[in-house]
Amino acid sequence: MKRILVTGSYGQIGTELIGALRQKYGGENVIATGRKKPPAVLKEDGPYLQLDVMDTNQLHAMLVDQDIDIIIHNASLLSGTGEKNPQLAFHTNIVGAYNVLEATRILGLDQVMIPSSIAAFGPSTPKDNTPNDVIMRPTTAYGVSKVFIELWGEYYVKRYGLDFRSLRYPGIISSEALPGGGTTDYAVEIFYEALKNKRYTSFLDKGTYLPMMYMPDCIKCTIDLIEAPAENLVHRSFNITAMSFAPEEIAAEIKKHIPEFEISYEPDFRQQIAESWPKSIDDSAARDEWGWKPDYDLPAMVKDMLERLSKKLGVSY
Ligand code: AKB
Repeated sequence: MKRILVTGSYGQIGTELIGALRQKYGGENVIATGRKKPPAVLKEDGPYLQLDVMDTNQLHAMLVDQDIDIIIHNASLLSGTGEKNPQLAFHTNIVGAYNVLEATRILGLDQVMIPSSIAAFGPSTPKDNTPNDVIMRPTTAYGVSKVFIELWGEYYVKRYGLDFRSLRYPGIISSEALPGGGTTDYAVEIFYEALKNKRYTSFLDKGTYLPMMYMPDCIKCTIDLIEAPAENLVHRSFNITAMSFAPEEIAAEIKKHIPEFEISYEPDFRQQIAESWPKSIDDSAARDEWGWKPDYDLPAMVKDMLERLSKKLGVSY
């Protein structure tokens, strides 16, 4: 059984990925790590260790001591937070990823997975059905860091034969942990506000289309890519999507379940970030090379989110 170490374990994706990996690979074989003290829930089904990837001695020692085969490096600042503090984004996202890639190379780990994002694209990228291989000139600190990760990772594949893999995640919608500091966060916040207050003020404007995905599909594509046979992979960084919608469309879908729900719009600095990203992306490379296919579209995701979140918050609708 492979032993997997995950960074950023109590972030939005990590929180649910850890559980799914532990079910598949066994609790003891999945080492959840984070820079801060974890929520108690992470400790229940397997080991949690405190790790700061900026400390390369600690990183290397832990990978050796825990006999790790695969590292999934999820720790990252998101787009909004990155714009507030670009220097911190450089350290956390670029130096952090470099340390992880170097550790993988030096210690000869089997595989490294580091997420990319739709933020790796920029204003000069075609916006509709954006191809996998296309011009990428992002205009955010977060986007620049993701391009670095993809290119440095792919360089290590060619130069050192490293097994680097990456997914360009769209906005991820989930009911467990909240996302923190992203441009697509509105698509999660809207559910909390719809259930609690029956109204939501969106920080993205009407008509702002972005690629999105529900968490069960995010977990599925992450594990599917880890397990894909290396010989099938032509690419190493993949577009990945499940749906694409604008704020008024998710609001209309929520209204089908909560008729009193109302949305209003007060775009902030994240509007400009959203406008620099694709509206929809073409994930045919992922479909062709490792059989990607999402399970949730907008209506299915909204129905499931409302059911889960209403239980969690203890509110009916
Ligand atoms: C963000 O909005 O910053 C992230 C992303 C699309 O990578 N959710």
